[in-house]
Amino acid sequence: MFQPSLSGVYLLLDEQWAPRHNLSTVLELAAGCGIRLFQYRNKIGSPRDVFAKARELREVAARLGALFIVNDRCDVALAVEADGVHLGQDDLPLDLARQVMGRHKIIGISTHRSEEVTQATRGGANYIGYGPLFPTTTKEAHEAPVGCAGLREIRSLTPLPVFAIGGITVDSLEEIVDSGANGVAVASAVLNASNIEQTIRDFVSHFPASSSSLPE
Ligand code: TZP
Ligand code: MG
Repeated sequence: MFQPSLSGVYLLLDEQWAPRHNLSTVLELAAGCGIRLFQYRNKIGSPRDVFAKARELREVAARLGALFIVNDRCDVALAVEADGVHLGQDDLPLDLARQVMGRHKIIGISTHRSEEVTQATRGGANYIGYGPLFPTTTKEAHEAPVGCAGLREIRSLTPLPVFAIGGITVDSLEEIVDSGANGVAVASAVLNASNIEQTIRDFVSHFPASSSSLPE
């Protein structure tokens, strides 16, 4: 199966920040600083609205040679010709999502516990999101934070790239990487930052060789 190299900083472009930031501009800035992996997350729009916004971001990402993943919705991901989809435990089951998306698209799965990590691995996911690592306000009603101890526990359960997610800041990166994460998925630390560009550069500098790598 197609398995691109997935690591480094994974920037979540969440629609809840759209009133404050033009997400296309943030994507462009972040790509210029070395981020190669983006997800569009929209929990509030109608399907048509999500599609229109995803298509715009998709075009920017494609122009800049970055990977672009759509949260939640296989239909939107296919409609905008995204590189893949990111699914939670309440979204389409992985086997059905694979049928819908085809062999060559990236499917990422959010996990919180060991069994979910094992299931996603056996089911043919391309990467895993694991968390929330720390408390976060970005995701409503999230489960209890798992911390770096949780990350160390699940690391041995999967050969897949693992992105730690939830409440991640630059200060926590060293421990997260030492605990086995291949990358970090981040929203608020970047989108709430007073200096977005500097914050992105600080994140990227922790993942020197790859930043977020593209397939060869
Ligand atoms: N799942 C857990 S946290 C999160 C998701 C989708 C969003 C990102 O969190 P943060 O804390 O804004 O980086
Ligand atoms: Mg979801």
